[in-house]
Amino acid sequence: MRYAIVIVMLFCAAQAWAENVVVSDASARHGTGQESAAVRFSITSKKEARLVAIVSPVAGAVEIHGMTHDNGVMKMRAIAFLPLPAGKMVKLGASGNHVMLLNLKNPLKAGESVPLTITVEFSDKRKEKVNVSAEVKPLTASRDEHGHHTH
Ligand SMILES: [Cu+2]
Repeated sequence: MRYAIVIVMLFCAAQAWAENVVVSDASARHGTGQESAAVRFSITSKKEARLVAIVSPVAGAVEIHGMTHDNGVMKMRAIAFLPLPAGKMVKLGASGNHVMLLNLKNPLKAGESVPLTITVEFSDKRKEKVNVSAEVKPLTASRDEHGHHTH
């Protein structure tokens, strides 16, 4: 029994990690459309890698978005992967790169948590998956959204 309790406590921690990858501070909030939501989290890989895929059972599709300059205008577009330099924390959602949940099956409710499976690929093509749950934040706390989530 004692072992079972220890394991439960580990999984309740705010961080989720696999062998080489740590994900922390995952949260989600609705964009201007009811069928999409923005996800933010911090991810650190011990080895050089790239973030290649994210899936969630609550969304029909999950996209990684990057910001690009187009004639002086910042635009966002879906990117195939996001580079993760070795040992460097990459923050998604604070500015620039972010993750979008699209085609939500149901509107997200504040306080719920959204399960995400994040796939990272290392330079030797080996892959590692990290399961995290993103806490859904209320819309009123989205002061820093910049209103660029009008898809
Ligand atoms: Cu976006």
